[in-house]
Amino acid sequence: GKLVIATHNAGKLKEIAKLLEPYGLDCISAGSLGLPEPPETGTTFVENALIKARAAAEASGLPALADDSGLSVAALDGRPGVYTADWAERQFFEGEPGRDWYMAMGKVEGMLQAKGPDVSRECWFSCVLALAWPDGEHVVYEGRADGTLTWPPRGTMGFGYDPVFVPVGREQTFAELDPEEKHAISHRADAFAKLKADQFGA
Ligand code: ITT
Repeated sequence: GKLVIATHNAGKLKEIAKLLEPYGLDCISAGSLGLPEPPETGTTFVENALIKARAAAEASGLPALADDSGLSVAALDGRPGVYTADWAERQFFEGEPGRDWYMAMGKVEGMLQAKGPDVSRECWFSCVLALAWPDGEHVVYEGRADGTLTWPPRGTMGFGYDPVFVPVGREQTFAELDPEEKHAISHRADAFAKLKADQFGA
């Protein structure tokens, strides 16, 4: 069947398409359908994932899958969390449209360093996947990956904050790991495992 992938983030789209590959679905991106990006007015990953999935299902008349995700730093009381993408918005810094991930990673690092040399570098990525149908039915699945923040950023693979995230048990950042290795341990893979078990019985 057809499934709309309700994201405008190319990095996420690539990972979701890869994770869904074994299921023979006809995946269509929200961008290619010209679907608008609804304002993410929720205060939780679950709320924002549902906003995106429901808007895409309603607008397209097809089932839709959305991903709301972010990085939470323990010593920053879980920030940036649901505001992870917002912290990269250039307009807050330079008055231009678009996102600058290096600047966003630097902002997180600067806030952490301001807490002193012994501050905890513990952090985690969260991913909530929401699946919505045009009739209003919906389900959500939550995933998490724990790690530590490193500085300076390392690696060129992945997207977003991957160059500063070192998953527990590894020395490389997510951006230094092959996509297959990231998919074995990521927050997105964790949420996908739950979705697959529930929806495909896999
Ligand atoms: P859509 O809403 O269109 O899906 P977005 O980028 O705005 O795209 P979010 O609001 O969920 O998505 O923001 C999540 C941000 O968290 C994302 O832009 C990344 O910077 C970061 N992030 C999420 N998953 C990540 C991952 O696997 N690796 C690195 N950064 C990630």
